[in-house]
Amino acid sequence: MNDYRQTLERLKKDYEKLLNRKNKRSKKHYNGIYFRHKYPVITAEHVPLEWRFDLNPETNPLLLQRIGVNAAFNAGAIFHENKYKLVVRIEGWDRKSYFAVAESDNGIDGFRFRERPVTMPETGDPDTNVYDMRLTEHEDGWIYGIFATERKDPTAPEGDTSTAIAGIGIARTRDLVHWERLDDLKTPAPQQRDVALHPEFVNGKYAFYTRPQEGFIEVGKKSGLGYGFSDSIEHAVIEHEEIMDNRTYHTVYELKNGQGPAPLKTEKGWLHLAHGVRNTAAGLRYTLYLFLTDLQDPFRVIRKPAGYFMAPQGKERVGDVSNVLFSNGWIARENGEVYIYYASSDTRMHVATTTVDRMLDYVFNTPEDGLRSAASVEQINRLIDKNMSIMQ
Ligand code: M1P
Repeated sequence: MNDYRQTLERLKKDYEKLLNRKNKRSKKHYNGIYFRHKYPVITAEHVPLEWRFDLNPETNPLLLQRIGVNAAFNAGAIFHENKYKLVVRIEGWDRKSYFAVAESDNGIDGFRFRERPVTMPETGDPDTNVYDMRLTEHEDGWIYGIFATERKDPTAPEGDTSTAIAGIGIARTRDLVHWERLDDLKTPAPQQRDVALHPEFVNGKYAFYTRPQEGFIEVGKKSGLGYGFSDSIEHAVIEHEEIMDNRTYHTVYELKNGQGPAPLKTEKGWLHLAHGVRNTAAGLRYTLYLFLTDLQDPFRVIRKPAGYFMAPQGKERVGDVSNVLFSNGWIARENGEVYIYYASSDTRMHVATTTVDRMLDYVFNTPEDGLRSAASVEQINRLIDKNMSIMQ
């Protein structure tokens, strides 16, 4: 019993120490575009002890963990009721993901989960797995959660236990506690992932950023970051999908790409954060990129700097699925600051801070991809010439 008490005391102390740890800007790898922060904002260890341990010494005298957490990552984000809130994808030891809301007063540290995970209602066709929620505060007054829902492929041949179908679930809430599940999104593509809802009506319709795909992992020949419209949100149907940001040979989004969070409205256009995937001898590499679309036509790309905006660095490079940065949540503050919440290697959540001005400067002044080594060298030479002219 003594052992039990001591171990529990230590667990509680370590837990509080982790949650109260102050975060600070990292001094490593300055680029002026954004500032990483030293510690992850959410990890599997942030999940409350009550969700993992049976804390009754009579039924759990050895104080064993009963339910495990594998990772806490790919969170949607929103500033709501004066708090920074993340709807985190928590993945258990059983590989099932679920959502849970963690909140903080300053958005940089002190994230604490609410009492319970989200109880997400199912549709008539129960989800096997739900993950990667994008939050949109829509002008219709609701907060929408758009997320991936995965089910076993009913046409999979007997004995094939891994073929799955990815689709898009839609739920809405006002308080992030009570969720109303709506019909899953219907689109012409056999599978979808990485869908976000645009915050405004476009010609009176709900507008979605999409990522059509032919298979569960392989996106197929006709894929990219797409968009489409639906008259209804309760029974959302996209009849026609267009690609607005294509995959391109020898870029960081050569293999596949996908919208991150819903875009941010700025004076100069809509800022989009997306992920791009390329293949390497060591497997897939996920990086984040930024681009700007037209204010009146949010699906027309007007500026796109070359390459990635953020890539896995240091400890971020290693995790459950290594060499991955993924973001589906950011928060724009009234003072122009932007908090980018990103996950590393499908394992943990981080924050990087920047401003709308810095991101606009980045999208307007970083060279676009010349798509050839010689063009990259020309860009460097132009910069050197410019610098030499002010040094003379
Ligand atoms: O493992 C990396 C990512 O893989 C998928 O991304 P995409 O939709 O681009 O294929 C998702 O499963 C995502 O959750 C995961 O982080």
